[in-house]
Amino acid sequence: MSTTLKPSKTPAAAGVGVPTVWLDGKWYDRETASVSVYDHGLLYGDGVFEGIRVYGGKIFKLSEHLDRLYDSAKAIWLTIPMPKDGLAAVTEEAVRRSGIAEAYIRHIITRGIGDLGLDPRKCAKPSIIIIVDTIRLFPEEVYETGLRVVTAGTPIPHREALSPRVKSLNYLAHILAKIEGIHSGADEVLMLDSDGHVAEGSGQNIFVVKNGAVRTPPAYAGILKGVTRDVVIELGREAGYDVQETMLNRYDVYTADEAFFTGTASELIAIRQVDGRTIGNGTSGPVTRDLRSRFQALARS
Ligand code: PXG
Repeated sequence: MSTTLKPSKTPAAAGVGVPTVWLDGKWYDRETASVSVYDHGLLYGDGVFEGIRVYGGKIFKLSEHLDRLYDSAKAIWLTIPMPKDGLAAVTEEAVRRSGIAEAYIRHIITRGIGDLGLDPRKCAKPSIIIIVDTIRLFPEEVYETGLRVVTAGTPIPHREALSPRVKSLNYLAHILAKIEGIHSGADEVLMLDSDGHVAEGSGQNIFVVKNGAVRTPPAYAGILKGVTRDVVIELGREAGYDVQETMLNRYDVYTADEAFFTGTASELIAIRQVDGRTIGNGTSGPVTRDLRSRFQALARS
């Protein structure tokens, strides 16, 4: 995006749009929006977030994402200082103001401005941030060819330490895993839990297809319960696939007929290779293609 962005109060030209930020009741653009260096979200990663897609101007699964945001906040003793329907209304307004039809919304709730010291009682009020911008993780052709994936040595945080169900501002384990993947020349990483079970990607849930069955780890395995994951499970069952939530080992991934990732940012994307093993015939398989087209149809419905 250029640096000559108009203030977000000026509606963007149709089809183009301007990144728009709402921060504790005021509107900003990408250049003017800023937070305090004393914010505990910055100092300690003390907060939660969400990422949501907008397709053709329509917010996809807003209430599911807001439910998860409020649950994440509750799990860390953070009270979002606005009711869910109020936040939904401001979110709709932010998307409208941005004029971006194919947008990505980032909600961030921080513990707020405190002082140097962990004590959250010093933080008078949590901050609410909404960013409306765009996102693209992978080039378009990779959706056809599939991703090359390696297993990261860094496990996801133990579910009884910082639950992966909480979409918190502590993403360091996932970022370290992502860096490992970059150093290996891979497109993405597979993360395991501390027992070695297959968990998820750096920002995606994983599915494998074997002999017609579609399998993905259960939420209790200690993963983020992805909104896209839940949509794909439902779409798969509606389409007549045998969809199972079950623990997976790397063996199950290596020997799968097909594998794919799901996520708000990644959408549904094929995996063609894991740790040097070719998955299926090394390209996006028929079940992956079918589910991807069903997902796209739903997102645009
Ligand atoms: N697992 C993790 C660890 C995630 O962070 C998902 C699964 C998929 O969940 P949804 O609800 O989106 O289907 C996520 C989503 C990125 C990025 O840049 C990733 C996410 C959020 C924002 C950005 O890769 N995470």
